[in-house]
Amino acid sequence: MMQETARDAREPIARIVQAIRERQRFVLSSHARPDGDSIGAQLALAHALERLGKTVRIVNHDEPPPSLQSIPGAETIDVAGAVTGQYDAAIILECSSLDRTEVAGLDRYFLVNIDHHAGNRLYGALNWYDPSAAACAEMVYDLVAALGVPLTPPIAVPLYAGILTDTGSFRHANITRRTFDICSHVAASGVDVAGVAAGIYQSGTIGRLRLTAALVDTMRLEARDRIALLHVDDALLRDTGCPPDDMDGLINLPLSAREVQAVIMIKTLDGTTRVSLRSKGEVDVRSVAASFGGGGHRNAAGFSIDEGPEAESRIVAAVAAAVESAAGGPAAASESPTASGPTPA
Ligand SMILES: [Mn+2]
Repeated sequence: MMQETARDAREPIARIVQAIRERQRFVLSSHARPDGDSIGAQLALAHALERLGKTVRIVNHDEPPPSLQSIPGAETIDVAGAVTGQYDAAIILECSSLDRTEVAGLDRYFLVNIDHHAGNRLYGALNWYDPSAAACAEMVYDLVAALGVPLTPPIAVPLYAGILTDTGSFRHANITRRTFDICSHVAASGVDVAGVAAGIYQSGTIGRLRLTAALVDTMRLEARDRIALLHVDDALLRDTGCPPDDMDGLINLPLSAREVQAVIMIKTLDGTTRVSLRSKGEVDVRSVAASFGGGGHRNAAGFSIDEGPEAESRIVAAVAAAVESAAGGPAAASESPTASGPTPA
């Protein structure tokens, strides 16, 4: 069953299909520190291009994290800081700006930009930007169909991995009917969907499990338990034995508590500090990240800071304001004894 493609997506898809038909050699890239959607979208598109007889390489700045190495084809991804080969086009997936790849040399090629992040800078010769997509993998699904390539398991597995992870295992507000239409087609293609989930969520390291315990143990609660603050640094990773690339998703742990509306994770690793934000429902952490020079989605965003600990109170204050705003402003979030907790997500 073919699912409906958004009307305003037809034109960019048609132009990308034409550009692909006219070219032979492709390099694919995505953002540094790849997640399930970046790996899934790239592998699915790479398989589809190979089905059309094209030559394809995937070049990323970092290796797939341990939890994603079970996705078939993950071992074929090249890890490099620059691209130098002969290619007719570079297809960039899941990147709001080209520098997010942290791979040099991509701007020398005919650039195709396929992304769903708010604030995409439209840096390609061809740009297809759909912030309504729950995952970039949803967009690749439409592109694969438009290319006339059948949804075989080597394409469907990475697409499903991208959707499963970018929706927080079907929990996030970005999910639409289209998401389930695509997953229905994935299931019909013969993919062992439970097996894909087990490969991603039941194959972490023991170090990750130890880090989980440490994070919960040292968690700080702010704004009447509505904000959870987590800290990770080199010493904590060393003590727990968690690889730096096996932390994906741990930031979501505090959201399991009813009171917690937003999470701030401050990671100080190798001398640089990155701040990741997560939230429930209407709490907009993307705008908080934007005010610190970063970006992302309403419920998942991040940024880097140069400052030390003095930035922390400003970050907490900005997230607290976002929580208040989602609750209807300071008045609605009053300290009245009749107020019965957070706005339902
Ligand atoms: Mn994504």
